[in-house]
Order: sequence, then structure tokens, then C-alpha cells
Amino acid sequence: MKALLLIDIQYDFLPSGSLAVPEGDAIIPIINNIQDRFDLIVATQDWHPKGHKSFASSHQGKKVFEMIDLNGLPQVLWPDHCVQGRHGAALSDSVNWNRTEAIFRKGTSPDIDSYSGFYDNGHRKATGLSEYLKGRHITDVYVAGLAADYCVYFTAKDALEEGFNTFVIEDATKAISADGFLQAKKDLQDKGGHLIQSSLL
Ligand code: VGL
Ligand code: ZN
Repeated sequence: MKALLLIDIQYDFLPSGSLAVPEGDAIIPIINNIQDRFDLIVATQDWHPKGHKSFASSHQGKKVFEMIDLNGLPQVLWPDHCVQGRHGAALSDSVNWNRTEAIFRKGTSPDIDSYSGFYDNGHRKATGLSEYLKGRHITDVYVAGLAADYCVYFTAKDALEEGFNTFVIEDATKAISADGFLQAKKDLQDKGGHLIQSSLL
């Protein structure tokens, strides 16, 4: 059984959002087109409390995109984004969500970031996504959404570790940094993951 994971397709990651991914909106028609190939569709939603420690604004004298150590983990400092209840945190209305059976929210703990849909960045707390997919007899996980080099990459990495056959749909994701995505793709392929184009689904 095949699941499509739609990662963080939220206004703050789309053009004019606070952490806009270049050409992020280009993935939306593709995602709306491929949904009928899957047995199950699940979404994730980045959902930070205001003042989240991944925000540069939460650290005096620190700038956006600076790296810090956050409770023993390396942390990129982001612009404020996906704040619970704000417009920027909402899932894009341009995506067809009719077949999305569940939405897993992440990044809700104030002191730790969570790129993956499965675990926080310290692998300390699970979201329940793995058990949910296994309970639905999913063997193959296809990952799409934003951003390719962060939440899509970390979700695919955890999907591999959880034992799923894992695919990233390359034209259904966009990266914050092209170089970052190149490294991410190499790492996923080294770990047994697959990169595919939506035309081959
Ligand atoms: C993301 C940075 C911070 C993502 C979320 O969805 O890729 N990136 N929070
Ligand atoms: Zn975030």
C-alpha cells in the first residue's frame, strides 16, 4: 500500500510567506494531479508556538540563518514562521485536501525544532505518524511538499529508518538551498531511498 505525505504546504513557505521557498507554488498543480495514484494521503503542518526557539527573534543579537547550539543540537535560526493560528501557518487553499485523512502537526514544543513528520530533531518525541502508516498497512511512502532540503529530506530519512520503501517526488518539492538539496539527495540515495519524477508514477 502506498501513501503520499504532503509536507508543510503552508502560506509561510509559499511566495510572499515569511520563509518563502523559491518557486514553492510550482509544486501545487503537480500534487493535485498525482493524488489518485495513492491509497492514503497524509499531511504535515509546521505549527510553532509564538517565541519558538528556532526563531532568530527569540535570541538577542542573533540573525536569521545564523547557526546556534540549541540544547545540544545545531539549529538554523529562521524568520518567525508558521505560528499557531496565524494565516502563514494555514495549509494552502490551492491544494486539494479532500483525500487527506490526517494532519500531523510538528514543531509544537517551544525548545526543539522538528523538521521530520515522524520525530523532533533530537528523535526524542514521536508524532505517531509511523504507527499510523503501519496501522494502515502502508509499505511505500512518497514524500512531496516543502522544503526539499529540510522537512521533506528529514521526513524521507526517518521514513527509511522506519523501514518504509521511500521515494521523494523531485518535481513535487522545492528547496530553500539547491546545494542543500543536492547533499540531501545523495544522502537519501546512500540510505536506499529513491528520487523519482511525478511523470513516472
Ligand atoms: C521547514 C524550516 C523551518 C520546512 C520548517 O518545512 O522545511 N523549514 N521550519
Ligand atoms: Zn519551522
